Amino acid sequence: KLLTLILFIVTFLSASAQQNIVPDISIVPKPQHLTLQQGNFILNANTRLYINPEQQFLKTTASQLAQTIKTATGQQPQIIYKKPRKRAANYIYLSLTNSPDTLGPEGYSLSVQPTRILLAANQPAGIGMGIQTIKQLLPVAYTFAPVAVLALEITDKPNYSWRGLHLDVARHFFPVSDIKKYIDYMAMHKLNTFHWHLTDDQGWRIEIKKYPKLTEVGGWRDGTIVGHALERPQQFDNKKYGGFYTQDEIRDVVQYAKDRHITIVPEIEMPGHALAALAAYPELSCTGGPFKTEQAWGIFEDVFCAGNEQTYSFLEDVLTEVAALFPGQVIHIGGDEVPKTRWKACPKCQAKIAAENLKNENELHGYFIERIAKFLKSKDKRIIGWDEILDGGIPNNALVMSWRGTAGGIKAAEQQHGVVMSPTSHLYFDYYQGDQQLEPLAFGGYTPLSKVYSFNPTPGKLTPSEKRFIIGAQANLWTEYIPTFKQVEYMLFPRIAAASEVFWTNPANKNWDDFTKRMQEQYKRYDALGINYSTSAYQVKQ
Ligand code: TNX
Repeated sequence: KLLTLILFIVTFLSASAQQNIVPDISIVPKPQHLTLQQGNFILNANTRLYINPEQQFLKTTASQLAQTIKTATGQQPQIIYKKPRKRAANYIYLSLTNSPDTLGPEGYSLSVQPTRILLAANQPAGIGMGIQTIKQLLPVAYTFAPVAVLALEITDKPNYSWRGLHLDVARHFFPVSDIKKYIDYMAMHKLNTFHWHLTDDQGWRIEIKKYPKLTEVGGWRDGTIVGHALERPQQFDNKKYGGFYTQDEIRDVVQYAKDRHITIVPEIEMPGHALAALAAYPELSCTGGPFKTEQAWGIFEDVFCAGNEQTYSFLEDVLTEVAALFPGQVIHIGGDEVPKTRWKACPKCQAKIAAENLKNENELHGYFIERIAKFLKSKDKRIIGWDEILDGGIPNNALVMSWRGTAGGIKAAEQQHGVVMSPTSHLYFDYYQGDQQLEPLAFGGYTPLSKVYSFNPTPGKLTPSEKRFIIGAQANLWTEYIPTFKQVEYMLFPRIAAASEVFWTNPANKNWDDFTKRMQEQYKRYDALGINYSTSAYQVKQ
């Protein structure tokens, strides 16, 4: 009993004597409007979390906030499904309002007052975004004392609706537990679109019930190239490598992302980057094979045969299963880097060119993409493809992902196609972020933190009406030289933070010096989460 009493006194004294104030507001991405107010809200073991009783669907999002509060105060608040009473104090209230429509689907308003914290949004996603902001107002770890949150008013909403991050799981495979972490990292940075690159020459990573060999054969390769792919002679480690996601795992990840207000855009590469599929079903090629799941990196001449009707029925079956697994509206069909060598020499392809009144293999590529797009439209889906798809003509509602610079995106916007800017020059995170001599082996290129930060997704040369077709931007992480998740983190952090501000914050509110200052707090958060971030941006030049 005495011990309990002493404990009680000690807790009481330390609680009243000491409060943890997060000294500076250092939110990333920077909110659009923030004003500091007088005083603090004291978050402690008695703070309650209320949800509007008519909005119990906010429960999952609210429980994420409850978890965060536990990290900061040691006490997880109970969620109460009530409107707080007029005279109540020491609470956080989450509610949907349809009044400030200017907030859009992902905006929120956050009011931290001495007696309460109010978070309001039009949609659950806005509450989710607001919770990410609240997290950054709290200490990174439990500090054995109540927390004083600076009083402030924020109204915030994203500049772009597609705030994407891509991960290539074909060149190297990452299990579901890593994918969930990746999704957490996206949520932290208010990103909302996960582009999951599921198939390529070196691996087919999604279970397709109708074609089991895709994963049985295409999910595995005999070895992996050692060193840079351009080095000669090429060497391989001869270690069987691979893996894939079952459909149950995919559904689990889709739900996990949805709970964090993230949509997944799956990518099934076609007609190129298809060797893993051709290793399993060589009859879908122009030559008949045989093929092996590729071990080296690069661009390969054997692609899906566009003259073969079987190719289309196979892809339609595959896409039918994919469409059923992913509730999002958009499916990425690749379309990049397609050598036309095999189609040129293939009688069936030449016959198709003649029968469809096409001029050449480029137009055959256009025919291929258009046919797949039409099929997906019948499933209520919309395609996005790499900017090469513009070369052959594309359907009206197709979206274009501009990776070979921004020119493809500009052309697509001029043609009134929705555009996601993802140029190698600024948003390729497989490129070096520091002095090549000091960095682990990477693909090539040079995309330091400051370069990422400087990107503007909307080119000035577009007219105002064309600018509206730039729906957003995306950073890509190709994993040829990224064999482990620790290395994924290294290439991603802190560039993900710079990208998040490019995607979320109005260019007028961006400022490099201010960003690097705010990043000092973010590094503490990354440390607390055990994230293997890079400090290459702070390398001292010799
Ligand atoms: C080009 S980006 C590719 C990928 C590579 C990447 C490496 C794109 C559409 N195709 O197959 O992994 O470069 O940076």
